[in-house]
Amino acid sequence: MATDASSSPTAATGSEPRHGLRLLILWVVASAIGCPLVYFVLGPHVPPGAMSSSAANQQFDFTVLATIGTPVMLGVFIYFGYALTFWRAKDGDETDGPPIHGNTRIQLTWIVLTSAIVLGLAVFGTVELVTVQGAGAGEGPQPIWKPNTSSILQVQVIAQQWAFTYRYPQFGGFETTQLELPVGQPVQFDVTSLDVIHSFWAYQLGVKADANPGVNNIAYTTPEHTGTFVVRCSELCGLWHGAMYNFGKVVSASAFQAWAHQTETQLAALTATLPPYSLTYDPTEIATLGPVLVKLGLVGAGGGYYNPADPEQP
Ligand SMILES: [Cu+2]
Repeated sequence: MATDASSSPTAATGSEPRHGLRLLILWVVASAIGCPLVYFVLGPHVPPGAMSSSAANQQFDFTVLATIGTPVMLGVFIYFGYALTFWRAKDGDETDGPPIHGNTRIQLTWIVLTSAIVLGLAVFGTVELVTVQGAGAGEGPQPIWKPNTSSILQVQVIAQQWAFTYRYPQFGGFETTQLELPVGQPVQFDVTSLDVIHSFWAYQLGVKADANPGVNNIAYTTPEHTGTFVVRCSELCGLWHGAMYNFGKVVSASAFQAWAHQTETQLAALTATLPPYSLTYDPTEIATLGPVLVKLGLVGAGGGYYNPADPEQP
């Protein structure tokens, strides 16, 4: 004989209120208030924000998950509070409640509901991965999902202990510590490392891709708002891992073109000494760079680095 699971252990008198109905009404009302609040009020503040296509999509996914999770969480807390309030044992009552032997209706509801949620989320998750080109994560050297565009800005991210540098192969392959991107332009990050395993995490862009030596790891995004974003190393990579961060900028298309062409010209002498642009690099070749720099006069006898912005340097 099935017992209503919402009956209290002391519900044998017959004069008990309909706890199940009360709980249901409380839960429906709380969910009807809570879900729109989470989606519309909390949603726009959910990290990582909406600075790029991938960030906006992650924000949407998190918001959807939080909205679906809200009735589940409310159900647990409402039942918990209700039970504490109405089914509390009276002082001095040492007796046990009556045993309960299953409830077909509740068991069926539970199985159907949880199956629907899990299968629905599996479909949702797959669709979201397909539609946003890997959701801002590194997809390895051969991405399955690519942006539907032929005009894509390529930016190579080179990680090493303990700094990121960026090469722009479409602008003569110059290498700089500054990461600038044009707004509204699809970007392809080719992420690699010269030494240990790092991770390129452009937080506000919603991009996080492993930087492995000898490996090209591709991630896509399209910046949608101008502004500054933080780049952090997201993989413990040695003593100064915590200091391995810098800032990137999303600027207007014209400002980007101006910056890229100016930097290309400014760094031309240095670019000539770099290994040719390639998707991965053999770090042992870097050892030959020193003599070249000295020969070209780019490194002084004092060992200082060449800085084109410094008027004191040749
Ligand atoms: Cu690192």
